[in-house]
Amino acid sequence: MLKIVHMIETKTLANGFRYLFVSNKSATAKIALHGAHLFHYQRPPDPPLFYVSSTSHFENGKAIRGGIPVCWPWFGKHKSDSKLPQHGFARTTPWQCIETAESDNFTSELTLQLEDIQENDLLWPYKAELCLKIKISDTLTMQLITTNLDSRSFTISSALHSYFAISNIENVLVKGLNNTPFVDTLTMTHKQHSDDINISRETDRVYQDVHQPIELHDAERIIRIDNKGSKSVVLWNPWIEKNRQMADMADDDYKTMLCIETANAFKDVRTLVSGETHTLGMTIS
Ligand code: TA6
Repeated sequence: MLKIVHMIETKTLANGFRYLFVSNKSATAKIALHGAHLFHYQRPPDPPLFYVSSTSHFENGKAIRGGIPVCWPWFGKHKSDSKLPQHGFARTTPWQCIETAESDNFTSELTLQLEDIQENDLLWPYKAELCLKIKISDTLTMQLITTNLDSRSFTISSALHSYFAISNIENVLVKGLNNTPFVDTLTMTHKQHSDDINISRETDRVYQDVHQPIELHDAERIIRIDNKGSKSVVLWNPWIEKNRQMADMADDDYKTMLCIETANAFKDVRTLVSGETHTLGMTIS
């Protein structure tokens, strides 16, 4: 008899925090219903693809430190009101899983939808639909789909804020961002470089006009990121001091994580007219 090895299960922690556990012949994954936040993906025998802080919150309403937070409908600080939450509200509000499909033993697909955006009227006064499609197989694909249901146009910035797990920051090289203009957000200056990237200090950059895949070369694996509907990529490592200031990261964690984020940020923001849809997508292989 054929043994069914694939499944999508809802699990609940003692504090009521719910997540989807996905398992198939290619990989396992965990996705929190709060924030549609994927916080685990692993393709055995490889180690987990994403860093997750051992001191992270797993609590409704709080962002998880690691995995892939969904930043929407703005990336970073709000443009005009510094009291509004950094990176928008999608990562800290409830989503629901509206569709699942398991086409074969190797592939699981899920669609999550942000619950009632209208409840966030004070934060963002537009009608919209936001869905996240996730495909778990030997590659990981995500599509963040925004549809404008309002009679007015609106402008969004967003990111799939991936925290990659790495063996040690000393071992990694990022390829694909050379000869690409970027904004160094630590100094708000515009720069460019011709070499592949080694990280040896605090780094917070938004690369603009990125059209090629990015590769993260680590000691024992190469991670490739193919983006769609995105011309901006964020590169972030807090380094020693900022890491120490972050309550939800252990002191040396900056050595074992590197954020390479698929974004619509800075001059890559998107304006959607009434009825228009935009998809921010990435495939990690
Ligand atoms: O994407 C980089 C960044 O905007 C950094 O400036 C940094 O502070 C980080 O995201 C984490 O933000 P968070 O709000 O999750 O603490």
